[in-house]
Amino acid sequence: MASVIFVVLGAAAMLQMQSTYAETTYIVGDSTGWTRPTATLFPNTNFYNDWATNKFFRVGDVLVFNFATGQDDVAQVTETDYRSCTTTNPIRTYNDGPVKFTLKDAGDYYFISTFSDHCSAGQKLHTSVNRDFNSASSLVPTLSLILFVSISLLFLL
Ligand SMILES: [Cu+2]
Repeated sequence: MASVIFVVLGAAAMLQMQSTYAETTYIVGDSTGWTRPTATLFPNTNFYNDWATNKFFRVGDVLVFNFATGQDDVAQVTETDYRSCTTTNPIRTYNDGPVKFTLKDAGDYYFISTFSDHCSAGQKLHTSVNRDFNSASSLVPTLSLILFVSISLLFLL
């Protein structure tokens, strides 16, 4: 009987482990922060997407947009508005820097600055939050759970 309780408690503990993982906080643009790419003639319009390259964003991760309130802003927009730098129809605009934005769901996120020419100069970011990557990261605890239950059952029989 004691071992049955042990199995149940162990399984519960591992299910708990499976649902929690370390969230990562990303500083968008690192030390550059969230700002209009500076070169006037040939700004790097891919600066923020270059920054995002090879980063694997997961549900629960946090993006930090570093800017001074009143000097800039960050708007979450649709893909269409992201591509055209349309600032008039944001999903939501954040005016007070720094902004901490939690990636709550899998899918695509599009951010732009609504300040004058900032977006067209490259102050825009597209991030993909991958559901598959998230489930892959819980594969190890899941396998551990199966192993644990199997071994426990061996002792019960
Ligand atoms: Cu800006």
